Amino acid sequence: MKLYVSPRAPSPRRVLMFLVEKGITGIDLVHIDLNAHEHKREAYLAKSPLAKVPALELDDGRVLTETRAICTYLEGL
Ligand SMILES: N[C@@H](CCC(=O)N[C@@H](CS)C(=O)NCC(=O)O)C(=O)O
Repeated sequence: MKLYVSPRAPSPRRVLMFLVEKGITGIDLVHIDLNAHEHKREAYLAKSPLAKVPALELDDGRVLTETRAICTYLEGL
């Protein structure tokens, strides 16, 4: 799984804190530079059409794009 984050933004930070609290490891972090508008580039929009971080890309290619949905999914695993 890949987690797209911008560490200084609050929503991705919530997920990063959740990972630490739960002791979850093994997720690749991909840093998206909001200042460089990386989240508005075609490659990222293909994963997250609303151009927001965080996004969790599952191994089968599906992508979760809401903080609470990501945390709930990880909790379920
Ligand atoms: N409803 C989304 C909101 C995510 C969100 O607003 N992310 C902000 C960073 S905290 C973002 O990507 N902002 C970039 C933009 O709006 O251009 C969630 O809870 O995950």
